[in-house]
This record gives sequence, C-alpha cells and structure tokens, in this order.
Amino acid sequence: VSSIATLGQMYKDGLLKAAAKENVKRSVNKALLERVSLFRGDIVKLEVDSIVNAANKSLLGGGGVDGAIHAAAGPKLVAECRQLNGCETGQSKITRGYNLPSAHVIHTVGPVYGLPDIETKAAQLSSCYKTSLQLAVENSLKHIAFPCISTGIYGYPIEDATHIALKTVRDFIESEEGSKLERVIFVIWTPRDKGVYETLLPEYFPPA
Ligand code: AR6
Repeated sequence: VSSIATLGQMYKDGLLKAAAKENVKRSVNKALLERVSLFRGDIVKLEVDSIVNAANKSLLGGGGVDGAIHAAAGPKLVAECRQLNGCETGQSKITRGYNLPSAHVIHTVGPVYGLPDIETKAAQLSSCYKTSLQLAVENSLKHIAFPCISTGIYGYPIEDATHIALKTVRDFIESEEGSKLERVIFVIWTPRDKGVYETLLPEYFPPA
C-alpha cells in the first residue's frame, strides 16, 4: 500500500492541479489527504488489509469485479461465502482473502439502479460504503480499497455514485469511529471513471 500515492502526494505532484483549481470549495484538515488514494488498475492486485467486492445478494460470485475477485481468491472464498447466508442490499459481510494478496474481502451489495425511488438507491449505495468502512474498523483493519460499487452491471450513473462514495468516505474518516482507519483507496478501472474521480475528489478532499 505504501507504493500508492496518497491524494496529498498527488496534489503535491500537480496531478490533480487543474481539477483542484476549479473545485476547491472548502479548506480541509491536511491529514485527511494523506489517508485517501486513487489507484487505477485491477483491485485483485492490491496487497492491503481489505478490498471491497461489489457482490450480489447471494454472495456466491458473478461477473465484473465480483468474478475477478473470486477467480483470483480461489474456491475457498466461495466456500466461506456459502456460510454467510447471503447479504441484503446496502449491507456488507467480511471474509478472508485466501489466494488474494489482500488479507480480507468485504462483500457489499449495491443497489440495482433504476426508477422509481432514486433516493432509496442513493441511501443504499451510501450504506454500502459506510457498512464496509465499519467492518474494516471493527476488524482492526488499516486499509480498505473500494471499486466503483454499482456503476457497472448494476447501472448506477458514475457521477452520482462518485458523489455518494466521496461524501460517505469523507464523513466516516473524519468521525471518531473512523479515526483508526489509515488509508482508503478508490480503485478506478475505466478511463471514464478516472476522469470523474479526478474532477470530483478535490470537491471533497481539497488541497490544503
Ligand atoms: N478491478 C477494479 N474494478 C473493476 C474490476 C477489477 N478487476 N472489474 C470491474 N471493475 P461491476 P456492480 C469495475 O459490474 O455494478 C456482478 O455480477 C467496473 O468497471 O463489477 O456493483 C455481481 O455479482 C465498475 O466500475 O459491479 C453483481 O451481480 C465497478 O467495478 C453485479 O455484478 C463495478 O462494476 C454487481 O454490479
């Protein structure tokens, strides 16, 4: 995890400078920037305390990032998942990481996007981030890496989902409950998602 630049380092390196100029709205505790990173690549390669899986209610595997995580972790992961009796939308459950470099997998079930009741979907998506963060803290884990939950097969618009992800993570790591979490990594897989994160990150984590 030490090889992934924190947001603070990225600002220093000028990587997000252009985006930051337009979006800085608030000043922020500088230490907060050292606890957030953006990583472009495959989440299954990360050697961290925990990676989050964008799972479905069965927790028994699927396509997208879920398929990649199960393939890399090996069959013991699905065996442990079978003991969990599924998971409700907006909730999260933890397992070991088995053959993954990550020690644990936090499985969360994002909402399937669609009308009506977008507010409920937004609350469920926020709850995915919050319950995953809470599980990390409850298990004394120091890092957690999130994919862009619900924005693939489940169809959540990336901009809306990113606002929810960034706000929920910021609120949590600023809280007493989240103070022990050392690093939150946002994992980006597509070029489109990279652009959205680079634009919106400075709104929630402005350079000091
Ligand atoms: N590393 C990081 N991010 C990835 C990877 C990867 N290896 N592969 C895909 N992504 P999705 P959802 C990104 O569809 O929308 C499964 O079948 C992808 O670009 O994996 O929550 C489950 O079993 C996107 O940004 O998850 C469920 O049935 C993000 O991961 C359903 O899909 C999430 O896309 C969940 O759908």
